[in-house]
Amino acid sequence: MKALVLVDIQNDFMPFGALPVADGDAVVAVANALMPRFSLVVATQDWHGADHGSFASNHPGASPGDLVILGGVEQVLWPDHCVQGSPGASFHSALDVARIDVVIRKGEDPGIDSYSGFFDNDHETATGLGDLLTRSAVDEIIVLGLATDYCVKATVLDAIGLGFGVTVVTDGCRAVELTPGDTERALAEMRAEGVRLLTSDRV
Ligand code: VGL
Ligand code: ZN
Repeated sequence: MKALVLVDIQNDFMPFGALPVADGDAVVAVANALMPRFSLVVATQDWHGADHGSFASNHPGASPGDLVILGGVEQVLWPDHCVQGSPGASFHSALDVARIDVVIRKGEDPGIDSYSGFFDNDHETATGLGDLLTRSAVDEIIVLGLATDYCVKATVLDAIGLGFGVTVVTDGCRAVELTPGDTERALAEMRAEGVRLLTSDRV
């Protein structure tokens, strides 16, 4: 059984958002087109408190893009984004949310970030997504969303680690690309782990 996993299709990752991803809104149409073809659609939602340790604003003197250690792992500092209950944390208004079966929120612990939809970045705490998929007899996930080089990559690599087959819908993803080449490196890393990369017309 296959499930569609939509990663962080939220306002703050759109070109008009707090942590803008170039052309991020292009993934919405791809998600809407694919959802009717899956009996299980899961969406992850980045969901931080205002005190989250990934926000540069919570580190005196720091700026977005700086590196710190958070929860024992290296952490890029970001602008405040996806604050629980804020408009920026909502899914894009054109996303067909009625077709989403389960929403998995992540990043609620202020002491550790959670790029992946499966585990916090230190891999100590699970979100429940892995158990949900296993209970639903899912053995393969089709993944798209934002951002290719952070939350999509982390979600996909954790899924591979848990033994799921993974296909990434390349035209359904866009990247932050903090450093030029990050997108290509992320795609290469995923491919090397056995991930299939397909455009949506071939899924
Ligand atoms: C993300 C940075 C911080 C993402 C989330 O969804 O890729 N990136 N929080
Ligand atoms: Zn975040």
